[in-house]
Amino acid sequence: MQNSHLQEFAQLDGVSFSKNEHGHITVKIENASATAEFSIFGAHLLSFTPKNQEDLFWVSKKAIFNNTKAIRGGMPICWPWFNAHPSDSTKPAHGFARISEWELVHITHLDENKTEVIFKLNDSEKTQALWPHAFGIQLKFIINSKLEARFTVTNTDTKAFTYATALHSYFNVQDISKTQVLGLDALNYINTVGGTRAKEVQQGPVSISQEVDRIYLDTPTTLTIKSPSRTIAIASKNTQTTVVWNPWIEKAKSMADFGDDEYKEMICVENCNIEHDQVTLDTGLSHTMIIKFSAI
Ligand code: TA6
Repeated sequence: MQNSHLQEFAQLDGVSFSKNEHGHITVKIENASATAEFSIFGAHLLSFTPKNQEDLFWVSKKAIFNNTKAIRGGMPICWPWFNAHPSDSTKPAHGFARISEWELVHITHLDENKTEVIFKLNDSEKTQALWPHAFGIQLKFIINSKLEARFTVTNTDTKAFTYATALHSYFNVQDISKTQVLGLDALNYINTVGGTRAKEVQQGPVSISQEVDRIYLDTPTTLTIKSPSRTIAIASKNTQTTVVWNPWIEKAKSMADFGDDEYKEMICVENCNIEHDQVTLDTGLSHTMIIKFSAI
């Protein structure tokens, strides 16, 4: 039975659950180094706040928590495709992982400063109808003064499969007009604003003064988001594509679960395996993307 042992986890120090009127369950986990909060729906990280610091992640004040709609903010898991389905527009954008009921299978305090959390999702009739493959996916978080996310995909099918994925992180910035993304200088990117796919080259740091929706190719293992009051560091492994997105004014207004002025306080920097960096897994094999987030 899904999530039958939440009561057991609720006995742990620093672990508390809450459920809203839609039956949407969130879990808050606190240790001596940080506090993190997750929705079980989508295995969705909502916040990560190191002690004496601001939350690194951003969630819209208009986000919907109804176990149906993808949550606007935090770190949605886009899998097994990115953006619209390549051939069937009736299938959910960004795949089904972020709109599935995962199982919270493990919470352990490794010590007073470090807590391990694991969510799992296996294929089902529902997922097979959307994507005809047998799989097991696992999302492990290690909550410390930094946050580590390990996303593992295992092919439990009898044939190879190929997938795209993105840890679609929404970061909390005080003022987008004074924020830059460093580490992408001189890289090729695909500009997807307005549905185009113009190939361009990044000149210097990425700054935001219009709608930005870019797929950077062959990206480095460390990126930083620099804003006046702090810098967020993103260290990654087994991912070579990065999406930078800010909807800016008009697109922000077009989204019901996004406040009209909220584009000023967020930026998405998404660690991906998309485009030529998609993953082909042979039967029985696994692939793990590892991302470490910290405020410096
Ligand atoms: O962040 C890249 C992107 O694909 C944007 O084009 C925008 O659509 C965003 O994801 C949010 O997608 P969503 O389906 O969550 O509204």
